[in-house]
Amino acid sequence: ADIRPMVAGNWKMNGTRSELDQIRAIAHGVSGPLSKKIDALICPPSTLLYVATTLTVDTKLLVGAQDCHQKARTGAHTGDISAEMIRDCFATHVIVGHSERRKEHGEDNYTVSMKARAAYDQGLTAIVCIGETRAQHKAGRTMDVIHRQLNESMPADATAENTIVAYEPVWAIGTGQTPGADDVARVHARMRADLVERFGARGEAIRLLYGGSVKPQNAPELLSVPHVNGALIGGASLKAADFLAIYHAY
Ligand code: G2H
Repeated sequence: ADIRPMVAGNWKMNGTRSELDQIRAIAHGVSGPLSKKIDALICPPSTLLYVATTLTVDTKLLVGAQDCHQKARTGAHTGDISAEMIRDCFATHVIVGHSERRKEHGEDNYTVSMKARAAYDQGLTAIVCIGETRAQHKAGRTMDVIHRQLNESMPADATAENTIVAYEPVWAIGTGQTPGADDVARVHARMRADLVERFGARGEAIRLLYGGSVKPQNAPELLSVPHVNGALIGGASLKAADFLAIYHAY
């Protein structure tokens, strides 16, 4: 299948109003004459979500949130934000099940699948994150863990329009360590096979991003791995120059 790649930035708990300049610069860089036939997305903290969509309204930069509650609309859930609120801010995507949410907020695969459903309910695209821990990796359990997380975290009505999958080995997140291209290739081929087995032709078109210490230096290699349809970038997405260098690795 011919899949349009995506370069996505996850700002995590980084970014105050003074960093909006970076969003402006990224939006400028991915629009205009140097624009490529790939999608670019930035997921700022929710405090900057609305202003980010306002700043980027006539540009090619897409804006997403980093998490949503599993209940799509309103409710007594102090501190949480709903998919409806995210849509109301004109954002189009939401990350669900990032390993930091799984670890720090006890989110399991079932919760993640409910969050993806909440995103669908509001017409958002869910970026479903999965990935094995270092212990699981060392124990040779990567494939089993991936298979199970993918199966349990993705709702049955996932399509290429409403869902993107991000493979983020937990041991590669923010550590500067990345798996070798061969390992990434094996995992992505397995995810593709799993998706096709479960969803048929729909599974061929679902985008598979790699995440975990993607930098301008390693992006050309990681992005050329078969079945890697883009990147989810943390630390290196905070600086427009780094994000754009990765974007231009395509
Ligand atoms: C993995 C990634 C972005 P970083 O979490 O989601 O972060 O690129 O900083 O490892």
